[in-house]
Amino acid sequence: MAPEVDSLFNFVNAVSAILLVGVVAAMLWFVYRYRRQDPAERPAPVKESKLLEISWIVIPTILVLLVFNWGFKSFIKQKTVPPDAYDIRVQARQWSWVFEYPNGVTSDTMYVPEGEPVKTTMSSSNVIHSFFVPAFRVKQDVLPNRYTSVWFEATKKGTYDLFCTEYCGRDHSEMDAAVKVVSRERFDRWLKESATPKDIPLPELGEKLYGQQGCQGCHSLDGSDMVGPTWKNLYGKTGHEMSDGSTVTADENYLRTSILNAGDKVVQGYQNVMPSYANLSEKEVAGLVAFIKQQSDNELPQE
Ligand code: HEC
Ligand SMILES: [Cu+2]
Repeated sequence: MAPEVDSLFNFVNAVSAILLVGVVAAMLWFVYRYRRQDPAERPAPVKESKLLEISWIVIPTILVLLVFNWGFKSFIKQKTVPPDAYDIRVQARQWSWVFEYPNGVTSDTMYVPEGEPVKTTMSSSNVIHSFFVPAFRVKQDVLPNRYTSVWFEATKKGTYDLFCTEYCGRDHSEMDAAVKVVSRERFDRWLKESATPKDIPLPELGEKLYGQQGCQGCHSLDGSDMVGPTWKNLYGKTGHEMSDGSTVTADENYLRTSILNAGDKVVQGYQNVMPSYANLSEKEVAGLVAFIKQQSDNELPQE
């Protein structure tokens, strides 16, 4: 994204510079040209100029529309996550970052493979933080009550800065981390070597909780109906009907809310009897979401 963001930024800068020079030069010229020399002299009244008026409406409109069109196209590109993107969970807290990989490894440095799209699924355990990697031109707020994400593709090996860019308390300025872009082989090796026996992949953690937390008693995995709806093909379902008549898309945020605040949205045709699981940790919720995702063949529709 960097070249694209930069070229738009440079374009806006160049246009602004040209306009600034033009306006200031005209102003200075008028000051000189129309200074009053003879106190008795009165300048002739100014007549309207259609050409002038039309041009100062049309030219700026074209410029603004051009910038809008250009910016909107890049924005859409930046918001559309490639379906094969590698998912890294990002947990922000006061005042540090934790990166969680699909095999359960956690790290305070973000390792990413070179030349592959990477998607972050981010949440905060307290206040609002913001994920910012200047070199990749990505920035996204990280919120305590839902998932947000960004994606990027790092094209050059190296170590880059990651900052929190939302003032989040005393040590906000020290809330930084490194992003290490390495080759696929090194990345795989790092991922394998960092795994400790107590790291379990998120979907496996979810599967364990499915039994331990009693979800099993109300939710099936094979499509059969129990006290609650089945988890088979739940993730990615569109037009999913709620008892208040609204419909939702069953994405990660919907699953998260369904687990943490079951009463908020009640599925059409079911009773609001699911107990509250607000005591689960972020990691446990992420595990359950990953496990529910695994039960589905659906792809999330592209927005
Ligand atoms: C006592 C039974 C019961 C238990 C235990 C239970 N649920 Fe539920 N769950 C329900 C019912 C009933 C619904 C549908 C009504 C609603 O949306 O609240 C539901 C809905 C859901 C949904 C939304 C499903 C959909 O089709 O949109 C998710 C996700 C979910 N539960 C996750 C869990 C998880 C995770 C656990 C275990 C940590 C769990 N539930 C434990 C009864 C239960
Ligand atoms: Cu912060």
